[in-house]
Amino acid sequence: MKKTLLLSLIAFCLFSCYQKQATEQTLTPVRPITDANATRETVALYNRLDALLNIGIMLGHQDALTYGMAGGGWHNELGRSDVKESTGKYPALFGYEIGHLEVGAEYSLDSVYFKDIKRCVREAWKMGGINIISWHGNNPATYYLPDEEKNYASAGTSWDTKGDAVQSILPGGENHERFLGWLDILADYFLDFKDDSGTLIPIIFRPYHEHTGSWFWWGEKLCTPEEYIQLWRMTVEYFRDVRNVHNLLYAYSSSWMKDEAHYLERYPGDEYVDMIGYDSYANYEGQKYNPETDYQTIEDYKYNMRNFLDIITGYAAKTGKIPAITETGMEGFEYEHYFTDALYDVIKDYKVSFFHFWRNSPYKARHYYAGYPGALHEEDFIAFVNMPGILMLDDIKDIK
Ligand code: BMA
Repeated sequence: MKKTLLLSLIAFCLFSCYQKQATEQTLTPVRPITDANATRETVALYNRLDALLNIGIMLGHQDALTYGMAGGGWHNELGRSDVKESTGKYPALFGYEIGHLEVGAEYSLDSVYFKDIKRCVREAWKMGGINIISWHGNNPATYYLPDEEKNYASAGTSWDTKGDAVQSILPGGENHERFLGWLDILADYFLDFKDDSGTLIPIIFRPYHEHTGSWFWWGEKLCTPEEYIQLWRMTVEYFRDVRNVHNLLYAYSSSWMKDEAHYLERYPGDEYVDMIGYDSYANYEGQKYNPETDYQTIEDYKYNMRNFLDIITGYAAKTGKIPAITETGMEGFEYEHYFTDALYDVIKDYKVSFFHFWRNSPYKARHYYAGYPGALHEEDFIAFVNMPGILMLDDIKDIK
């Protein structure tokens, strides 16, 4: 009897001790997020993003740490960043692209080894930065077709709109199991983003983007709103509930949108989305605006950006979602005041988490969106980075 009492006492003490620890480990998000079991760091990231909204707007750069244009082009030299070399400051937000991971490749469609992306994610996190990942995954319906059937330019890629890909991967579809296998590979990868102490690093994940356009296999003309929503929810549920991936915040990002109803037509629901954004680019004068392709002159760009920002910040005000400009820029920035005029003139009026410049590719002609030493109109970029409200790494690293 005494022994049983003693054992119960020990059990009780252990339980209270565990409970205490569990309480200390948990952190409450300022608003419910997609994953109720998100890691402490993921919740902290969400709360931090929310707090940062009141301070300014973060500058993000895709593949900031992996390659760039500085000095005639560089690749995989840890610590380098075009933005840093031009302005003396690192971006606050660091982007990566993981297309081709799903088919077992060692490097991405943009020729970055996945092991190096991991290294950069760790480095950015250690410096106090925030990481965001996009996924131009291959077309699950056409990727495995025999070579003779893949005799067209975009065959098998994200840009291949053939094969009813979305329908084929939803439950009951012929590629469903195979697609879950792709998600497994991504889940394993996300679960391997760890800091030096082995703690999972939280990531903003932005899948199936620009879905109001029809250039990717998940685009507007390629699936119904219900199918898109099902695809999104299936992905979140697979990561979160089946694979126990708890270090993700989910970002929904359209391209051009007509109005709020259009923006929300394929919205998977507040319980499945943490950040709301859109992608929008400025193009060269002469390329008239066309919603099909998203080509926009500077004037179109300013006009549309205001409209899009009104829509997403309006929805954010109603729901508490965190709004962001998930991709923007002007390829080659020929317009000499792109940064200080076209972009700043618009964003200064909005409370938005970040704007994310696309990549500075040393391998693709004129394919760069952020300043680098010696870039055309670099002075406009440097002036912009130093304007009120623009947050760089040093401005955010100590804000928890
Ligand atoms: C596009 C271009 C492509 C790239 C893709 C994924 O907009 O930059 O060259 O492969 O994004 O990063």
